Amino acid sequence: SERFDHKAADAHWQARWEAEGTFHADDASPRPKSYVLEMFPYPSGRIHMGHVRNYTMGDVLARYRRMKGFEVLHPMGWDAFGMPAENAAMEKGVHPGDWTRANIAAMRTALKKIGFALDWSRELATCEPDYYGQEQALFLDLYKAGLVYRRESAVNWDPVDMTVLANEQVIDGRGWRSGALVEKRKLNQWFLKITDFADELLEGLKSLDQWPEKVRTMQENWIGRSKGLRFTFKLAAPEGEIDGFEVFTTRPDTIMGASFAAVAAEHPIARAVAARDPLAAAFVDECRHSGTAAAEVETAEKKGFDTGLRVQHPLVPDRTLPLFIANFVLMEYGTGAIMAVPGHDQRDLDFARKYALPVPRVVSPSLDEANAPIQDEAYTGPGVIVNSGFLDGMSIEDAKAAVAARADAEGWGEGTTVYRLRDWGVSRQRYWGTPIPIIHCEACGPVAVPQDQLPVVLPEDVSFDVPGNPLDRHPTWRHVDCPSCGAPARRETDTLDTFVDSSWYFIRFASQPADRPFDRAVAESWMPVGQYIGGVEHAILHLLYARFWTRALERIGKISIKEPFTGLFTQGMVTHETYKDPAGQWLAPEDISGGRVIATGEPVTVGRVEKMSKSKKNVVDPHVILDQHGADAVRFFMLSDSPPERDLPWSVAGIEGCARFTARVWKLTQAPRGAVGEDKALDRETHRAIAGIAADIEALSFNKAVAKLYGLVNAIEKAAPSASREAAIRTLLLLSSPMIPHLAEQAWEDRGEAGLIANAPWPEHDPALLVDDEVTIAIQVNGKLRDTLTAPKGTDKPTLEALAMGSDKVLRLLEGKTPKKIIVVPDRLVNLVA
Ligand code: ANZ
Ligand code: ZN
Repeated sequence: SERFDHKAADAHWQARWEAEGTFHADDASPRPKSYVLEMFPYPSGRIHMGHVRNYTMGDVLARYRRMKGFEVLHPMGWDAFGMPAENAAMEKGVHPGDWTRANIAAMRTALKKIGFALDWSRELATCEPDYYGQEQALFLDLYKAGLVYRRESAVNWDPVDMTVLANEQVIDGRGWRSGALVEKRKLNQWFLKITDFADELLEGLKSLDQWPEKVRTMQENWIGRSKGLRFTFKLAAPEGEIDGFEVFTTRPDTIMGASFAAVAAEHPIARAVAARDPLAAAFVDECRHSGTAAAEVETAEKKGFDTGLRVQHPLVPDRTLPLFIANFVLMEYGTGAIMAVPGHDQRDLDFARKYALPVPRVVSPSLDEANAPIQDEAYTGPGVIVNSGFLDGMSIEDAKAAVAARADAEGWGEGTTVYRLRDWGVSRQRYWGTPIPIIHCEACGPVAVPQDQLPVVLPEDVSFDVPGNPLDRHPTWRHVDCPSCGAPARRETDTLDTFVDSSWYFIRFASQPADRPFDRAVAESWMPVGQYIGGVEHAILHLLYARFWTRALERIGKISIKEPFTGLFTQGMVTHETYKDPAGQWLAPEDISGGRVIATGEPVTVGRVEKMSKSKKNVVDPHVILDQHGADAVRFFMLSDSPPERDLPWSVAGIEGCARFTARVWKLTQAPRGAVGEDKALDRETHRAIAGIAADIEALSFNKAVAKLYGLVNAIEKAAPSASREAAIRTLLLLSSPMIPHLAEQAWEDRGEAGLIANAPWPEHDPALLVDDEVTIAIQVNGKLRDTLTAPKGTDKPTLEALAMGSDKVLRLLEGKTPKKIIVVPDRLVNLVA
């Protein structure tokens, strides 16, 4: 037909793929396997453009790999636990399960309308017992292997609502509903020993050469391995029982520049001082109320409290330094105490200036500047040690070694490595999560729920009318008998951090037996994920936790894979202009026409191009666009124009351009056939496109592949009818089918091709056609250009000589004489020296 009917074709082919199980991944396939995965969505209710872009990229790769002969696993599921479902329950009175499952149903339908090549038979939702029950089994495996433990740790406590708040429920330090100032409270919580894997996780990054450099760097910094010296400061006079404390430094070379010592507010010494000094107690309390996140500490104003205590310098026994309690020292890092060297550490310098402490220089770029005073900036550059007695003149590295050796010999310190990475606190005092499968017994302590009592299923009959965790209030759920001694006991009511759910879903996609988390052999046949695609916002936590969980399973002998994702790609966002009315209110694109507000006729101010977000109303609903233009045009837009790692600005002109392009492809495929004859130039174009687009898709350079498709379409449109042209159109369909699969299927069928184009192999290119086979060769006489000739590339020297001697112009210039010498540069020139 004249026009491509996207409504009919989209539905028809989607139904056909589903009925035929086209994208079903066969565990038993003899083909080589390829696992393509996009980060699974949170079922918020609607598909947004970010999803469409993410899943289209993975889809093109998955379809391409199938055409290249791989058995492809390309699954989809739902990261279905989490806070928004509980918030909906509190705000709208719906059950989190009902809310979540309805959202999943809506989003599944929407995804299906985009025609993704997904194996829906493997769909999973983390909120269902058949998933989280297997997660509980894995959690207990880790528990039994000693990789899970319980200890006191701080939570956000809302003193008005009397409840623990999730981090996202704390807004500017206040409870999101009560508005009360949040306090830190200590609770017993569950931790996973990710710090046991700190070195492995760091070393493993080196093997991930198909990950973006920036993501590897972010992980490296998060793990934050520092080598340094741990040493003891003796107190000049003991504080009660305490006569000294340890500090950690990465710069022992600067030890002679230490002008004070400092401890964290939670440090035992701070507590001891606070116990007897109300001013100290007030300061400690103030620190407790300000944020403890490392990022906040970095930016907060430096504040301290002089304890009046003094410490002895380990290398100069008669020198003592004042001891402060300081807000910039973190209890959770190193030893929670430091030697402060203001000349060479900016935080220490800011602090020293504020409290008028000495700022000696002990590192200098050169010996001439040994006594140059430190100004506003601490000197952290290279140089030699100065003003430091026996260390003077040494390099930084030598001085580090010298101080460490001395500490070791004299017994006051030793070399050590510390990490920024903390153990992973997985306890959440929330309902909508995986119940932690532990039972607390007075007599036996924490007891693992026996395997045959798994899954520990969330009770459905819960209420959200009061704040707090409904599991704590449930009348019966928590009361159970101790599996070990039979006495009355109580269930753990904490649930697992949802990052646990997303730490192994990719294994469960690969293999999901009913009675175990996964079948090892089957999982290993698919794993690791060859290409993982998702947002850069997951560059640290999700990816680190998934890497850890995989390594933990490997360590306890459940799987022999260490790194879950061989290739990682982080795509850019979909952006859009923002709009405001004269009153400064955000406007949605559909509220505007011709630069005016449709409803009022007022002029519109166009703001910056930003990530699509509900708060700025600059969202374009994929459902509307799909309806208007069909799945293929939308998919094509997602791949066009911007490199996939960059932001993609949405534009009406852009999507309309894509719709026009698909119409052009459609028109070509509908042309009458039966032409004969060869068109060498077009053949070359076609084969270059085959090779080029394959390479681009493999490199995930989708925008380049799109550009090459445009090039091929242009060439075909210009070419006269020929057999070559018909072959080119057939090839065009195959090459574009991963991107515009519905149109490709329809045209494929209309043209009488057998089977689905989704099952057709990727065309082979003829390498001979990739080279330009004719070259232009310069003919010179005595070094001057006199003529040119064209010859097949690679023509040998004698032939080129003969061809040059056949030139009329040359013959005239030579006037019948034979040249003295002939110089031939193959494919380039022939120079005749007369
Ligand atoms: C003296 C010194 C001199 C330091 C100098 C740095 C520069 P990274 O590299 O991030 O590991 N430090 C140690 N424990 C701390 C804590 N709990 N809270 C805040 N700061 C702490 O940082 C290690 C350095 O951070 C350590 O080395 C220590 O300051 C400080 F020119 O010791 B340094
Ligand atoms: Zn017991």
